[in-house]
Amino acid sequence: MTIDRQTLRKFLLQEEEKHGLGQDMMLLIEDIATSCRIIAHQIRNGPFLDILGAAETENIQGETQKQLDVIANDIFLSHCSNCARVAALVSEEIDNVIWLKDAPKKGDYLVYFDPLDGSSNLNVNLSVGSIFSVVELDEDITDLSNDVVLFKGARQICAGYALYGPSTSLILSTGQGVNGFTHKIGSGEFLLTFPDMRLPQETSEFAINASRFGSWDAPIRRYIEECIAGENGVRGRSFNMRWTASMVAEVHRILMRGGVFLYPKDADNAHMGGKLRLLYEANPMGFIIEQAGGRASTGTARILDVQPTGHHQRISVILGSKSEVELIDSYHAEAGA
Ligand code: AHM
Ligand code: MG
Repeated sequence: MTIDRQTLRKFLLQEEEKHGLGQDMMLLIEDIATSCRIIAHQIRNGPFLDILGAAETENIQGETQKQLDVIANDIFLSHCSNCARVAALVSEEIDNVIWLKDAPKKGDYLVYFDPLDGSSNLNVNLSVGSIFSVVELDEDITDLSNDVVLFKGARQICAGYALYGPSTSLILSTGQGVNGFTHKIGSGEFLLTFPDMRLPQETSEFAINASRFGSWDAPIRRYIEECIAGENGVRGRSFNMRWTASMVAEVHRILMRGGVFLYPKDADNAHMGGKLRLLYEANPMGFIIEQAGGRASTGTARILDVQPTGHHQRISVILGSKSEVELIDSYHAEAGA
């Protein structure tokens, strides 16, 4: 049986009617969706095209790029440049901000993206994703420096991700909740399959790279130890653990069934500020999680309230079901972290 689903276009037109999304934002979201559809196709054909391996380049973070990191980045760059209101692009894979306009105006967009997140999963055929977000300028810009794009996550007007899993999901928020679309193979369309996604407030599932246990700060260690203690511990119930090493897959699972995701700053990564990037990983995911009724924190502050100091800045990320993130925050407060 086939269920009749709303197309992304129809959904965006309705959002325009209800909330005044704007034509340019609609076009930009459709261009992002197109990018994700093309990237999904490249990933699925990756072994035949021989593009799953390393490229001969490093990105600004000193990480060896996969060929698909570079390909996905090019796809995002070319499609997001279509929209006349996009003034600049900020990518995980590009050192400097790419300015598309000489004199950006109030109302123009800044687009931030991680074109292929979790790319270490590529050659083992596990899920990867793309992450994106949009901020609108509230004044004209005269000085085109990298620092101009350092806006708090609270300024995002649109964010989302695509998950390249068994099917390709596109999860989107324009500040009116979260909606999930699935690419219908053969039709070329994203159809609304998960309307108004809300994540459960309570959970018994956590996701963290446990191999880093020895480097964690005391509040993180306390939280995880209490989860692992199960029924006989202070939590009085059993917890489950998952780690896919792909933040997009992790966040998606949490959106669907609850949970908490942690990639904290620890003794090993503290010199960099953490592992995950604020502008194109933590902020968009924080926005989605909050829009779905969850919470996103560094342990000591709301992620969306952090003032960025660099466009490739890294940060501690703890997000997911509200009550668990609040508990972890309270452990940080108690420890005076
Ligand atoms: P990337 O942007 O270089 O792919 O790194 C981000 C990814 C996240 O998707 C994931 O949560 C994390 O790195 C996995 O890190 P680890 O290899 O320490 O498990
Ligand atoms: Mg990434």
